[in-house]
Amino acid sequence: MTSGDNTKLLVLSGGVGGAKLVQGLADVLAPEQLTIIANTGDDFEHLGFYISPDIDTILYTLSGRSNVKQGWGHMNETWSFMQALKELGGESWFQLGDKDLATHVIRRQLLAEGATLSEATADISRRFGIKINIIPMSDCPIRTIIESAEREYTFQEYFVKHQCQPAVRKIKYHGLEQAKPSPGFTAALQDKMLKAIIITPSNPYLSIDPILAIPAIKNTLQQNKIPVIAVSPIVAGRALKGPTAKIMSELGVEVSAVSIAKHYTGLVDHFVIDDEDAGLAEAIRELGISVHSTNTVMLNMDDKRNLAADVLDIVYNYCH
Ligand code: FO1
Repeated sequence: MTSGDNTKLLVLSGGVGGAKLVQGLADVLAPEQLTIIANTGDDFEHLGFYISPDIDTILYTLSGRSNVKQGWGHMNETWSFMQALKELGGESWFQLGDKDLATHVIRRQLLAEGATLSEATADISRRFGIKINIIPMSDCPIRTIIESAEREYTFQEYFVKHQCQPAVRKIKYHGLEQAKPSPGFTAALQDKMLKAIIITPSNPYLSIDPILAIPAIKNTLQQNKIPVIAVSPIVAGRALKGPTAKIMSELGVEVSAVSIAKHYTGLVDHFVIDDEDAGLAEAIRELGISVHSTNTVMLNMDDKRNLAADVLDIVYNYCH
């Protein structure tokens, strides 16, 4: 499968880890071959704006605007708005940079004019010159809620305000009962040219599970038999970024690529682990999942492109 043929991939993505593999895939495939489904469980309304971090991470990454060092937001950011807001006693625990603010002003305007989140995302994508279809998992509000022994936190309260410090006891997704997948997500799953579904190395609990938890999605993925390939976010017992390892420990799960494979059992056909974890391959095969090992640590564009090429090799050689 190379850029130029007409097979398609559907990619489920969260934040930074997901966006890195998306960037690699975007480099080796034609835009019309890729559809990206973004987690919206992290979304919330703040200062009158609709904040959608995982959508924006993908938008900024694919348009070459991402703030790589910070790990979120816009590159070459300035903070005049936040500074002025702070001086006026406004809420400042969640930082919106000046450039990021422009994205939020446009999104608010589109949503206020009646656009769905899918339509607003497509519109902003076009403004950024992105040709790849970036689609929110749902146009309905689904919100990730973190439960600790003491209380419940909305996602950004847990992640930003409390810096992931509370010990996680349970993770819930509010709004699932009424939620439908976005029309673009449903259409992509029904596309006859869809060859495989890729689960990026994003946090399974915070980024991928909210997508899989949408009732119609779970059923469709189990019934339509499209091969699913997942890349492990855990390498040598560590998470490359974010609180994945901490959350696994708190939930009583061993921090290992095997646990991630177990988590996806019944859904995933192929599991990509890092070469450092090659010794775990047999334990994963025993789960009935085929295993592929390669370098999954994406430190630069070559790493992203190479991992994307390895994933495509699996699609080409094993997904018929
Ligand atoms: N992360 C932070 O750690 N601190 C922030 O102030 C912050 C602001 C922010 C604004 C817009 C946006 O799209 C993302 C932002 N993030 C911030 C990142 C975000 O909380 C997380 O990275 C994701 O939700 C997890 O994928």
